[in-house]
Amino acid sequence: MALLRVNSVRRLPPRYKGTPRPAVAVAGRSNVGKSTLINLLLNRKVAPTSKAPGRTRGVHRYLVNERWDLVDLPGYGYAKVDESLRLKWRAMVSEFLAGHGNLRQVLVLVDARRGLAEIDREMLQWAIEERVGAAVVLTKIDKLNRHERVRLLRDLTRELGDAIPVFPVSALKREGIRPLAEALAGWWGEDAYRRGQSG
Ligand SMILES: Nc1nc2c(ncn2[C@@H]2O[C@H](COP(=O)(O)OP(=O)(O)OP(=O)(O)O)[C@@H](O)[C@H]2O)c(=O)[nH]1
Ligand SMILES: [Mg+2]
Repeated sequence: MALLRVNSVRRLPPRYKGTPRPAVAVAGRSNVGKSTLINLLLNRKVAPTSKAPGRTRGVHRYLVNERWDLVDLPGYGYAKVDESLRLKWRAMVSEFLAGHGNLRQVLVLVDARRGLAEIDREMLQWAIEERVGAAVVLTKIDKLNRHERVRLLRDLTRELGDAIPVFPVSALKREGIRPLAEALAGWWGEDAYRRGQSG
């Protein structure tokens, strides 16, 4: 199910500096499925995943095809345990977000069973204020039945309006990945998409 034309993926060192490339960042609470989704979109196991929240603690950047960045931000939950860690988290994330000159889109991943948290709303608000695109990716929709999915999507669209698209996905069942991959290709640049490939 290769939807994106991914020829190479390189994990960049934490302090890598270079010309800012078109970047899409993935944010969300710990354990929401950020790393799993990145691996699925890139069609390789590059981002470590875990059942225990807090696996991704730094900002991890993946250089795709030597041209685009996909950024795995640390989950916002892991820092909750300790105030100094929480401040460190905020500093790390704000530094990245504000410092990246070519950030095209922030994807806020939201666990379909939990819904939007205040911190998700703050992240979306930040993206809008900074004129970076914002979208919500509802993860783990395999955990909801059809009725629950319809209701959740209706409520979210009502709250977020048209400016923030919502992508319901299941990495487990590989549902909803294609529209997201198409959108990702658009944010990076059209030739990221592998035309005519089914998924
Ligand atoms: N049922 C279901 N489980 C999923 C799905 N996507 C991810 N998971 C599970 O959710 C857990 C967390 O996934 P990760 O991808 O490590 O989550 P993360 O957001 O990167 O977590 P941190 O790095 O800790 O912030 C793992 O046990 C995954 O297998 C999905 O679509 N459906
Ligand atoms: Mg992770």
